[in-house]
Amino acid sequence: MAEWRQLSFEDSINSKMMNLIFFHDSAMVLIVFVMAVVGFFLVLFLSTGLSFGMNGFTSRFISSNEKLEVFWSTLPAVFLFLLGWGSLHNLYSAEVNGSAGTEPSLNVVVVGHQWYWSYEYYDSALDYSASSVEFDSYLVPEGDLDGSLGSCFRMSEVDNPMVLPSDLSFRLIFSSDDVMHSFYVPSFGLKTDCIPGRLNSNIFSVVLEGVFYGKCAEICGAYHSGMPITVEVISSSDWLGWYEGGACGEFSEFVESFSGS
Ligand SMILES: [Cu+2]
Repeated sequence: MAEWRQLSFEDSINSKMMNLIFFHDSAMVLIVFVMAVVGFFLVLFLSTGLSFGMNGFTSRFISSNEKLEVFWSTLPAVFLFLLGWGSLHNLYSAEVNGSAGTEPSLNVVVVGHQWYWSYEYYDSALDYSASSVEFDSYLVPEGDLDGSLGSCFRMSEVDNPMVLPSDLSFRLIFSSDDVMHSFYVPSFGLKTDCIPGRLNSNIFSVVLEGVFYGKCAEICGAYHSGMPITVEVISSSDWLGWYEGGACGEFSEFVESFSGS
């Protein structure tokens, strides 16, 4: 999760966020390069009279210099093309995530409510009449944070966290029960709007286990800040045990039984 005075992004735990961070870093290199070059010539032209001549007239070497004009028109076009290509590539992979033709092992329906999240787990057959794991996820109020969860982050902990397996691809399907919400988990590179009457979906996988935090990112009413997201990513074998046990809400005890404490 984000740390105090953190300037950069949160650590990525999947290829999607890695690509976003790489794009951001590359764009920053380009921006700094352009700023430096343009700034250098701006100062040079203004301070030496190179463009306006010592006597106030336009320099004959700069004015109507066709080669120079072609150069300073095409170079920005190349830069813009590179930025646009990287940006569109990320947008496209956020939608399909290179998994066309592969059916994910798991479907999770994420529904935003005023002001909590609910999660419904289905197997890959997308058979919504079949039995599934379904639970609500509410904020743990500040006064109830007693450290029993192992971590205590104000306005970030929930009673029933979303539990996902690592190294398995899954599809998240987003919708809302009332007003617009947005499911935002920075480490996943994931921010998808939950819109009433509409389903948005996202296929991806995560490679690291851990606890990750997110927020609702679409202003949705008085307690918009009171519907945080906690995602626990565990190994696929542990996850199967949790899922088949239907042990939602008792996950902390489940983890303890594995860690032997
Ligand atoms: Cu919301």
